[in-house]
Amino acid sequence: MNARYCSAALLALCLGLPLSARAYQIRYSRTGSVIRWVRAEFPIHYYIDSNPSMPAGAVEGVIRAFQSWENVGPARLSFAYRGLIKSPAVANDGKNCIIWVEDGWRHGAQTIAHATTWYFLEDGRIVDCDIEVNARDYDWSTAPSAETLDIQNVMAHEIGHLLGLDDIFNSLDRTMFGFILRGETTKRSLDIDEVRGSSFLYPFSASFEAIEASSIDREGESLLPFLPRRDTPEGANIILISSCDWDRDGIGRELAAVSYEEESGFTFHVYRLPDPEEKEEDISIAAKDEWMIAAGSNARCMAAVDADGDGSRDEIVILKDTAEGEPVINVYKFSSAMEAPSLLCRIPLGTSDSTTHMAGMNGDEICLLRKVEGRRYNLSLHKLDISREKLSLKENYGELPVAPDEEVLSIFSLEEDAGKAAVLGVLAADAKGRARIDFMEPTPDGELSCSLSIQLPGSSPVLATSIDSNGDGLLNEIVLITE
Ligand SMILES: [Ca+2]
Ligand SMILES: [Ca+2]
Ligand SMILES: [Ca+2]
Ligand SMILES: [Ca+2]
Ligand SMILES: [Zn+2]
Repeated sequence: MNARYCSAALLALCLGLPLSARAYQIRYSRTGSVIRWVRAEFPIHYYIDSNPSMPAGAVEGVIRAFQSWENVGPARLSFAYRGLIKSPAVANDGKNCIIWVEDGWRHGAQTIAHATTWYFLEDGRIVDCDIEVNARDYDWSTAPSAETLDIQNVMAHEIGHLLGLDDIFNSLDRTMFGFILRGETTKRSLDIDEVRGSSFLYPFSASFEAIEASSIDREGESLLPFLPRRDTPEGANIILISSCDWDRDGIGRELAAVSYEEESGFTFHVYRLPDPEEKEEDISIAAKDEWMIAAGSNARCMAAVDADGDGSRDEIVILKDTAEGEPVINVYKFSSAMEAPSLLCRIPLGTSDSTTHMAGMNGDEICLLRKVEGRRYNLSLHKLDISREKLSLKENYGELPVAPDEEVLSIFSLEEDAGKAAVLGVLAADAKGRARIDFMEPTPDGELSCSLSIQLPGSSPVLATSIDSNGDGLLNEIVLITE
């Protein structure tokens, strides 16, 4: 195997600060290829040293550091924690390891942690990365303290190296800043430049070039084409999508979307699907309007709800991370078709909140899908109280039954009676890109069971939402967006 390795060290802060103008740095192989993982390797697995002298809570700190990179909406990274490993070695052995080094530290006493990456010279494809932690010269902890280094803080930086990002030296509180202070925790939260860097290396976006609306054939367990595929001149890089009732006519035929571009960041759009009665051959999906939204450093997921109870699903819920790394739910309302949506309320979530997907359910209820350890997901139902700016738990459905090699791409609700979102659709794909939609319904004892599962042959959808494309007042068709 013609693999080489590159290494990167996180150094103790002791020197003057070199300057760099770039917002993020990537690495190239000698042949000029960008050094990064290929998506087929996702989820990127990792092991953690079982050394008992690691401080209590260290494993959770490492997992949280991986989680913060997983939360980057436009990159859609995924990692899988494979468990503890005894005496791991720095080696191109197909195991990405976090290694606790007490004796024989090889990178100098100034170096706090060190990432070693193996990649192919020809195409820059990463095959292995091991991260060593210097426990010989430094004391470590999992909570801020003036004398120790915070594990999550340092790991967030080293995982940036694992992904292919290089050190930057222009801003102290950046995660990829190449120096560190004792007691520091500012690297734990990623900011817009880390979002830009990881999204450049691992772009996840979908274009409306391939959109199709389908109705669900329960008997035949398939999706029947409803609207043909549509072209759109915009080709916006959509990362989040949800149907909504933007013009408040009671029909959820509009699509709310958040797109991401490196230059302009996050933009909120509303699109309107053509009315099936209109027989023109060439109706494209028109962007009705678009607004910049203050998405902070990252937008994770989006849903449409009727939060104010006026009978119209015209409120948009966006979960984003602020520049300070705080996850927050913002609820917007369309005041009129001509104006930008106004912010109704803002609900901060705990800093460790791991929600990655969201669906609007009945009225003011939302389902949250949280990633727990590796590729397991917890599903819960919450009530959104906009007057008290509160989110309260209504039902915890527990773990979503998804195979370990499957990744959830979208969740959305479907209506069987007007205004009653009774079914949750889950779009998931396996490592080979084979996709399937599971239809989940709550049982009387508060659990979710799968009532129908549809394999999606051929296409590789990346986003899905329910929509009322036939205008019968029910959100019971599905829009799939393929790459
Ligand atoms: Ca290894
Ligand atoms: Ca409408
Ligand atoms: Ca409403
Ligand atoms: Ca319908
Ligand atoms: Zn570094």
